[in-house]
Amino acid sequence: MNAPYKTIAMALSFLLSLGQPGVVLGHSVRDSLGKRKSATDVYSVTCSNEEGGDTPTFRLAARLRDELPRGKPLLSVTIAKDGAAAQATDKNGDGNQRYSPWAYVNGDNGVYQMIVTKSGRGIERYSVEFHCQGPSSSGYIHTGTTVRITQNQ
Ligand SMILES: [Ca+2]
Repeated sequence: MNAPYKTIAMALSFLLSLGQPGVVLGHSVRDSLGKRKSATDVYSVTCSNEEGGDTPTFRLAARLRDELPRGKPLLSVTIAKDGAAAQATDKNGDGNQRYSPWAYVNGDNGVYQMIVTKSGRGIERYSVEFHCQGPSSSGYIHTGTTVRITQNQ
């Protein structure tokens, strides 16, 4: 098997392992929300020590971008862990390169909920970029980050 096919096969097996539609590339996810105003996608993000190191996670950072096609609703990403939450909304319009501001929750290692919602009725597509990060003393170094989708609407 040559390298490109192997890469495709690995990506496919990762998608299949999620058991859900949607595309996961590195520390970003692309998916869509259905017509209902209440449609909500929920991701479970697990933050752990720096890969190959011992720096623990200080926070999870996430930001979101409203993708084409254009639709009236605004999209938001919310991070929640242990009773703390933060939200960011993309107010830059649909289908451009600009993201919402970053949302941060300082929750150490462990499992965070990352929730994507919208302000009104209509199908919306989005991408979310997210990173588990070490403390400021580490320069917010990347720490171990894994994701799975737990609700896809
Ligand atoms: Ca929109």
